[in-house]
Amino acid sequence: MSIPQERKLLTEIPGPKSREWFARRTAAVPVGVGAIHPIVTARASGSIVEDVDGNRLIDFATGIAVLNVGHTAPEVVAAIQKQAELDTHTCFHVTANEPYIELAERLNSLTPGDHAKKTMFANSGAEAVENAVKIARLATGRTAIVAFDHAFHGRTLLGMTLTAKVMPYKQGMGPFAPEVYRLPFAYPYRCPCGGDTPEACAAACLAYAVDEMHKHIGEENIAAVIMEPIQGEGGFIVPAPGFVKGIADFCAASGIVFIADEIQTGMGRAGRWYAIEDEGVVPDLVTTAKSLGGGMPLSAVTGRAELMDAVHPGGLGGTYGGNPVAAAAALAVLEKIEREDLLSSSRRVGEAVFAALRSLEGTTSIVGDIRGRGAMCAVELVSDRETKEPLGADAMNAITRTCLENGVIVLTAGTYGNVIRLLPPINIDDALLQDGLGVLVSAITAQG
Ligand code: PLZ
Repeated sequence: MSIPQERKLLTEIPGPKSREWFARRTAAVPVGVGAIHPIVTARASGSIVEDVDGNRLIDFATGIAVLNVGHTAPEVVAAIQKQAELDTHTCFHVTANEPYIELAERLNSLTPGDHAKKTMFANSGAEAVENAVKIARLATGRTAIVAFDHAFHGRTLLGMTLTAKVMPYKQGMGPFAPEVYRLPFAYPYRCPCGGDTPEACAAACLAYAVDEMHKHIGEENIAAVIMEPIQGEGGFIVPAPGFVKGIADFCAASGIVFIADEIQTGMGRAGRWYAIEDEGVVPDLVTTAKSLGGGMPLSAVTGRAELMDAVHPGGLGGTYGGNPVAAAAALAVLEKIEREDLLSSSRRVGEAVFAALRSLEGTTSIVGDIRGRGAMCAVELVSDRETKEPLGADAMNAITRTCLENGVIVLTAGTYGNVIRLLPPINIDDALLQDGLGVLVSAITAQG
């Protein structure tokens, strides 16, 4: 069912029905299940979320990067309906299904590199990450895994161990999985190794990382390095140019599996199918999830056939992995991105977002850094441009709250919580995008 693509406020936000539902949520659901915005969805289509009070909000969050092709895209809904009538589940281990196999073939050809590849499916991003690590360990016979500062890889035991930020993801939930090592990430705006230009940042962080892997972990012990080509939850950090390639080259020379975690960056978000394509790197394994399933829970590990086949029969899988309804939805998502050239659209959306964010530079004093690629753009806000002191939680909350009250859903990100990240559908209509950006720009301007 399509909803007019316009922002429309009927009540204050949250409205009375959302407030009523939230009282029930609070009574029925534990506080640990975080609540970012106090509204309850009734339906959603394209770039609009309609709440239970009938308010229509522009969605710059898309369920945390899940609806790149927009909410309830008709082709995706039709594919789900069709498959739901044919077969919802037999478990792929018991009897196989066509959508799983076809989708594996599609991802094998879409992912970077023309070597032989294979794909397995799971249900969530964290599970894809877990499986990629299992595969890398079996393929190499090694145990150590290297991840980076500001990384996010999930909330399971291994996922949260790989994730960098302690609060809220890890606090009090240890002991963590063993054999996980963390290295600095080449974050040009806040270079951890003292580089004062992007080039110097890449060189310094790379030298440090390589030395650390060689001297303190030992490359012969490292099964895999896992990296987000652009860090998502960590603050949309675009690594300094050359850093990713340098790490990948070191991995290739040392028999280490390089895993690109494309769960947030993939499916056109950063202007290409996979963000790693812009780094000139062919990863050994790629994890995807989120926008792959277009709203259905689905994740994948795609990689070199010889690595994927290193695991013995029965060593990979799960009851629901590659559920036929989710796989059919994914096939429709991929087809839509291709048919409508949504990769170009993603880059156009990004340009419009960049222009709006740049307009803030002259009018406010809190813009620290504007960054991103394709439609994966963000602004890092600071209370002092000289010291780069992150903008405080009260001001950040005021920005997201003002946006929401004016009918725009935005998300923050970043280790210091001071990044506004934008995740609109990559096919959002330009007028709607401009309308939403206008709201965001005034909300930020009001803070300084
Ligand atoms: N890898 C790069 O971005 C999920 C997390 C939201 P799951 N990011 C959103 C939250 O607060 O839990 C993510 C990611 C990257 C892995 C994951 C994990 O994906 O599907 O949430 O398990």
